[in-house]
Amino acid sequence: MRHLFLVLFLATLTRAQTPLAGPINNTAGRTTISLNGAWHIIVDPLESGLDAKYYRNHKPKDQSDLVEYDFELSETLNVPGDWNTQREQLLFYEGPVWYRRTFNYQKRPGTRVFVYFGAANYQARVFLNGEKLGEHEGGFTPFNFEATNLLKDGENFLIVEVNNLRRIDTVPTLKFDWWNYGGLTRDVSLVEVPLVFVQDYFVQLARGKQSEIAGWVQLNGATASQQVVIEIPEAHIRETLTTDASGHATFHIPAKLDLWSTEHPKLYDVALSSGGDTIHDQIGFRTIEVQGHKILLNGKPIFLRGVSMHEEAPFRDGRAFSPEDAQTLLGWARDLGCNFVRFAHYPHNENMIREADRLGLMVWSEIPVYWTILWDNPETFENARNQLRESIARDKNKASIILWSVANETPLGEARLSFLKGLIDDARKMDPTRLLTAANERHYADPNTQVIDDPLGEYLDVIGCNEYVGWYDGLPEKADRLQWKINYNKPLIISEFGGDALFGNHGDKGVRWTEEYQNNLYEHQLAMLKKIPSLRGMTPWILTDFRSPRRPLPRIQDFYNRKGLISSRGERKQAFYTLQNFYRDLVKEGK
Ligand code: GCB
Repeated sequence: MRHLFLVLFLATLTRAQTPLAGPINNTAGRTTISLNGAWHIIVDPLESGLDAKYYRNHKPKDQSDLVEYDFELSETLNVPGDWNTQREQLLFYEGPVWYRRTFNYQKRPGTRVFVYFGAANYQARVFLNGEKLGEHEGGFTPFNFEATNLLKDGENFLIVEVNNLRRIDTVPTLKFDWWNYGGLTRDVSLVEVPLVFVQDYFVQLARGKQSEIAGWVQLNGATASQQVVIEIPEAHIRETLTTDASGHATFHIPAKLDLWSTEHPKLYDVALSSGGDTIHDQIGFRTIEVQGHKILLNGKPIFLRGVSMHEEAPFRDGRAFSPEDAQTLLGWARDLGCNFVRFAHYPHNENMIREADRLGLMVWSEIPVYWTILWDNPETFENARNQLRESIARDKNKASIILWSVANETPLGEARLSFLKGLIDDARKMDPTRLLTAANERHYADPNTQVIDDPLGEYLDVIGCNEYVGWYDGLPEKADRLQWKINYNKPLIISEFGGDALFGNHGDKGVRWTEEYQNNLYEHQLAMLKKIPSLRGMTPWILTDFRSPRRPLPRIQDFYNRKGLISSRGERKQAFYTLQNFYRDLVKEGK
């Protein structure tokens, strides 16, 4: 009997200690209870809440008891959503805000429960029923904590302190050109799973092979080897795998598949089952490779007709988060003639990736390693690496993602190079099937020659390069006399170019901020870029205007970066049509 107790005790211990490699994958395929909606909030600029123990949700015991806060009487904010655009006085606010939401729950035997956050910008401390569940850093990736033991039957309260204060050692660091939207910016839910469940899986074509699926499955809670069945009914695949004692199994399965492409974004229903758990996903299969200057999708050369995007909501202000936002934004990219989008400068919400999968839009995904960050600081590196890992963990089964980007416009230097090499090594280990890139800078060898020779290029599959000829760098006509020298025999993507125009502001093409100036800039840029032999794609800056505190010019910018081809209200500027025609011509030329 004593022996049995010991075994049971050890089993519980092992289960509790099974580490979550990353957050639970594909919560859309699970039983979830949404915690979206109105949450009570307390704005806490001096961070008094920790000392005052807001997370305890105290109520005065009697009329003489002193409690200086009351969530119940405090105002509310909608979740998901940034706080900046929900209350005028919070537009520029940076600091902690405490969120509280109550919910009813009935525990069920044999069920484990996780609290899942799509994202919280930037740092989150999570408490359930007065006890701390955990902390997370990084504003654009999901995280979860197991709540099984702290949940109560009946009413529960979940309290989250979200803090968007910028720090020099964070990722991104103090300076960046977008709005520092704070809050619970993506969905929050409870995820219910059996005691042993399929936590994560990688189901993709083996690198460069069109008829072999390869990957792995990771169970959570398993204490001994166990069977997992992987099924893709439409492709007549059904394989039984046996995990090792840590719940891990790898596989190689021959497959005859209808491949995912931009014209035919085929997704298969994939089911993974183990014991009492079954999870369904919709997965596309395609290969992506480089060969000299070429990018090959399913073995065929492609040109990436792209545009850059921020995760900025169409029509209303603030962060985008919903499936409808994704449909509108990516619908606009499609209208422009794109087969490719660059999700700048951080991982966008999962609805965007799912929509890209459905529409057949290829995606460049990046992490906010932006401008200067503390290259020498090991914690900053760990933080960047963790954001990269969480992003790959979430999206590794999405056919649309073809490129992981590790950095944007990072100034040359030894420490920066080894930092970024570290990220690239990690990404290749986690996901050997996709291409690695970064948006780099270039420089002038002489007044007429732009050179791309960033030493990082050696470690990348595809060279990304931002340039602002005609805006920060001379006038648009300057593009006519420039030559490009690229020191790598690799495909090149011009990952940014552009200029600001206020929609409806008209004048001569020589007048800054007019649609005519922006349009003229596009005409000269496109003529220049067409002449670069290794160019295999472009993502001009940017699909829509977006908020930025760096852009104060009254009546023109009013705290918006106006480089959008479309205004934040959905109005298309002249340059939209110029790029659309350029992309149409490329399609006619068979690109
Ligand atoms: C850049 C940055 C981007 C800015 C853009 C601009 O080089 O990568 O984040 O928003 O320029 O408009 O200046």
